[in-house]
Amino acid sequence: MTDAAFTPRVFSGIKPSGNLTLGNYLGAIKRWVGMQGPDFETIYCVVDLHAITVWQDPATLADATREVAAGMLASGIDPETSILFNQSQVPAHAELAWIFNCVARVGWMNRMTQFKDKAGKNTEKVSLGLYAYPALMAADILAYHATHVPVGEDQKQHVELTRDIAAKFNHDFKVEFFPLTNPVIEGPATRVMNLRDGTKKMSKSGESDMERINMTDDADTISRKLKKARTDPEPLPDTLDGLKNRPEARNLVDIYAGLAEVTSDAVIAEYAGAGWGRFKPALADLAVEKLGPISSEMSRLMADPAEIDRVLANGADRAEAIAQPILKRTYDIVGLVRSR
Ligand code: AQP
Repeated sequence: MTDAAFTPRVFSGIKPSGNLTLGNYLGAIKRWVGMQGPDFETIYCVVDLHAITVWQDPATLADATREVAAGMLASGIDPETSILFNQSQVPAHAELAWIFNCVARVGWMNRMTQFKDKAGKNTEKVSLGLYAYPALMAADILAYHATHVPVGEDQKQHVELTRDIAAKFNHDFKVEFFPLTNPVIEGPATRVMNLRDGTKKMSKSGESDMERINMTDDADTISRKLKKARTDPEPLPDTLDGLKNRPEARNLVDIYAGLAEVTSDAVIAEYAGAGWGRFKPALADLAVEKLGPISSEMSRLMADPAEIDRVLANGADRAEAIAQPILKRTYDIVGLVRSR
């Protein structure tokens, strides 16, 4: 491998820490599907080692891992075109993460807003893994020399940290070995918000099920949640600027745009002056139309867990074939003796 010769390669992942949400779909999976093709090698991962940074019941974790894989397959990730696997089956992630723990600075980690959000006032009691999470994420990406990482807005800071780690490694060891990876944050729904509070992001692990749409929700549940979503009394304005201090209204417009694959401006142009009595049912119908087939396909796939495991095993073999030489070269650069 020649240093500094980087194949255009996409890496991204999802934690199996609960049900997949509409946020995961619009902010990540849907865009991953669109990146498959001749421009990139695409590698998609169920990041189970990230999930255990907070407590996971073992049986639930195994089910959630297969469910996330099923969600990706049902949405259009093609396991022939893309490499699809779960992180713990490729030990290079954890091994490279240790090297990066020794490259990243404590001060950098202290600035990570996701850690602050997740730890809250409890920083003494959370796991060391939650704190070190961004170094593992850097390893996930750089074990493949990935050049592009499509993520939601919430992960931007972690991809920037990945660039800092790559740059410091290259600088410290006087190599141009790791690429400076680009975050790809595009589209109208890169930050899907909670349906009950438009200032918080929609999360798998949020307290109430009513605040999120799960990719496994049936048509009635999707409709009910969207019709009950918090809004304000005003009708939709005729420009996006008119939604400036209306986070819940803006969120529903962005969700509509993401599902319809149009811009938020186009949604406003179509619904200017509409009240919620018209907009919410239209949004609910659209969401059911787009998510219904995915949810049915997920159920079909989940009925055959052995087949999902076969896909993950095959993906892990292919992932390992890329990551192992990169890990070995990293060890050589660092000066770790490999005598077998
Ligand atoms: N609300 C969201 N809007 C847009 N994108 C989102 N993503 C997650 N939530 C939203 C994107 O989905 C990918 C996988 O994220 P993840 O599940 O690995 O981690 P997360 O961002 O911490 O997701 P959650 O749902 O908030 O998980 P919990 O509650 O378990 O911590 C990423 O690309 C992310 O940007």
